[in-house]
Amino acid sequence: MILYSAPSSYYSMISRLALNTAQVSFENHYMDIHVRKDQLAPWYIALNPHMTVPTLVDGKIILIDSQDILHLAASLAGNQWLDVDVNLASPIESIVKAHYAIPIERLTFCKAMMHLPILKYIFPHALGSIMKGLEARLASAKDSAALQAKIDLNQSRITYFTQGASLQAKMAVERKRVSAYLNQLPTPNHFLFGDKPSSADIVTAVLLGRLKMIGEYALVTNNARGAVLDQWFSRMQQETAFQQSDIWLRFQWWRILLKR
Ligand SMILES: N[C@@H](CCC(=O)N[C@@H](CS)C(=O)NCC(=O)O)C(=O)O
Repeated sequence: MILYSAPSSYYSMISRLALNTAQVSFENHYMDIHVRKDQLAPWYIALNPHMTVPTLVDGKIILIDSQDILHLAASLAGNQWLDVDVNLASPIESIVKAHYAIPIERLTFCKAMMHLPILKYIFPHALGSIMKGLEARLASAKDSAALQAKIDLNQSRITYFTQGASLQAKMAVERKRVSAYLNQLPTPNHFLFGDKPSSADIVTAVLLGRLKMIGEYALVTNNARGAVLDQWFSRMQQETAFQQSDIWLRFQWWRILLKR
C-alpha cells in the first residue's frame, strides 16, 4: 500500500493515524502541496482527480478520501477496534459524520489570517495564481471537468476568505461548531467508547491536534468536560501510532518551506 500524504495536511494525518493505529503496514509518500504543488501534477490527477491528499493505492484499489481510508483501516483492524461492536457502530459512525461536517480548512485559515493579517492578501493571491495555472491547462486537458471543478473550488475559497462577515465573526461560527462537536462526544473511558480505539478516536485526536496547532485548544480546556477530554488527548499522544503519524501540534513552517 502506498499512502500519498502531506505532512501538514489534516486529512492526511487522519489517514496516517488510522493506518498506524490499525497496524497496517504502508509506504508513506510525502507530497509537497504548498510550494511544488504536487497535487496538481498530471500523474497525481490520474490517481486522484480531486487533486487532494491523501490518496491510498493498494494494487488496483485507489482511495481518494480520508473517510474511505479510515473505513478501510477500521475493517482491517477488525475486533482490535470498537467499530465492529454492533452496539457501538452507529454512535461511532455518527461522531465520524459530525466530525467531517466541520470545515477544518475554514477554521485553520481564518485563525491563520487573524494571527498574521498579511495572510489576508497572500492566501487569495496564491489561490488566484493556482487558478490561472489551471485555467491555462484547461484547453489541452484530458480531464477538463476535474480541472474546472478545482478552479471553482478555489474561487469559492477566495470568496469565503475575502467577502461576507469579518474574520472574527467567521471564526465565532467555527468555534461554535467545534464546541458542539466536543459536547456530543462520549465521556472517555480509556478511549472514547471503551477500552479499544475506534474511528471516533482517530478523527477526534487529529481535531484536537489541530486546535493545539492553531492556538484554539481553549475550546477543549474551557469545555464542561475539558479535564477528561484533555486527559484522553494526553493518552492518545502517548500511543505509538500517534507518535508514528506526524500529527502536528504546532505549525512547522520550516518543513513547508524545506518540503519535508
Ligand atoms: N474530503 C477529502 C479532503 C482532502 C483535502 O481537502 N485535502 C487538502 C489537504 S488537508 C488538500 O489536499 N488540499 C490541497 C488542494 O486543495 O489543492 C478527504 O477527506 O480526503
